[in-house]
Amino acid sequence: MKPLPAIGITCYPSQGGSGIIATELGLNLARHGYTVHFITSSLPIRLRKYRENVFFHRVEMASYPVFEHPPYTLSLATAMAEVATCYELDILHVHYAIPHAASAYLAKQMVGPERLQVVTTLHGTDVTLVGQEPSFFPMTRFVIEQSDAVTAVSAFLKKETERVFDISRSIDVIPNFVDPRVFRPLTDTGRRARFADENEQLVVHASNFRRVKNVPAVIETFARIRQRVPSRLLLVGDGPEQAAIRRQVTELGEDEFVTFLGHVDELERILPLADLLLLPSFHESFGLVALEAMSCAVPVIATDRGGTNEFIDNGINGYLCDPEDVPGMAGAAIRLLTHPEHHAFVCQEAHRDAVEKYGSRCVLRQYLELYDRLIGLTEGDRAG
Ligand code: GMT
Repeated sequence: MKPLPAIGITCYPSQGGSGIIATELGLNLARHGYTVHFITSSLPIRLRKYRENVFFHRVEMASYPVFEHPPYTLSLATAMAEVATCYELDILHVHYAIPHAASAYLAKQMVGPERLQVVTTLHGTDVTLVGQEPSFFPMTRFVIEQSDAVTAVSAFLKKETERVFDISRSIDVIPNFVDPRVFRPLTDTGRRARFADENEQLVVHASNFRRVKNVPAVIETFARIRQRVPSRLLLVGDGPEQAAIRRQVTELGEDEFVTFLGHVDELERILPLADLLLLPSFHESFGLVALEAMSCAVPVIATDRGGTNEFIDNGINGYLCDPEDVPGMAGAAIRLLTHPEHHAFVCQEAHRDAVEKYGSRCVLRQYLELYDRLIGLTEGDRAG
């Protein structure tokens, strides 16, 4: 029987969908007996507990007076090559192309190209925004071409990658996933009282408050909802737009009804409290937080731009809206929040689809098949 491959994973360790998916993937692989080595700049947030088969290697950054900016990409490549050699990694799986796929390319050349397979997972703005910056474009295209396998988190992102970079290589679509044992419907209703009275609806938005998340539309939509439905808004997360959003809330006279919660490590403790999640991003290659809310049986009104329509069926398990159409979003929200039977139906559909189609177990299988294909492992080898 062949041993299971040893996997290295690199991602951004901070709060953010790509880091969460990478970490959860590693933890799931370890549960299946794989040895997983995280090679990152700091400990990924969901990796704080000790887990068997999981190792963490911090990338050491050299500082030197000559460097205006320490070359992280090179330090990462060195760490990847060292870990790959020391622990005989078979696969290096990098999440978010820039700069991780470039470091992985270098590491592969250092250890010997035939000894290490590089998988690059494209998550979103590495293709749709940052990757298209003229200073990154040729490099991003090159490392996507050079990876041994490339996955994209939605068919939308796969198509965008092919279009933007004029790439014809194969790209596997492996969607985001959620652990339904972690993101569960609300059982302890007592915790909700901290944020809203019983007669009030609780609307939630969670993001990293970047421009692409279109948070001003959340505030405007909420102000319209509140004219018709007693409600509160909970804003989870932090980021560059936060100060402007605070000003907007004050200007609209909504201070009393809006809570800024800041960064929360355990989103699974907050999402189930919501009656509705708003995600009106200018685009979302997938929109992991929407899937996490659905797994908690919380209905979502999400942007219709990007890959959200691959798991949200408009009017059935959630709603899709043009992110510039605030009246449309408010209208959908008011309908949902004032029709309890329809709300319950959408909750049920959302929960079922999240668990059955995007539960970690079924999506993990797609990654395992990809790894097997890359290193020539058969189903029999793995089962044996
Ligand atoms: O590209 C980003 O914005 C970063 C990334 C992240 O780390 O949050 O988000 C992207 O990856 C997530 C995980 O695959 C997706 O669920 C998000 O939709 C995607 N963000 C965008 O497309 C804006």
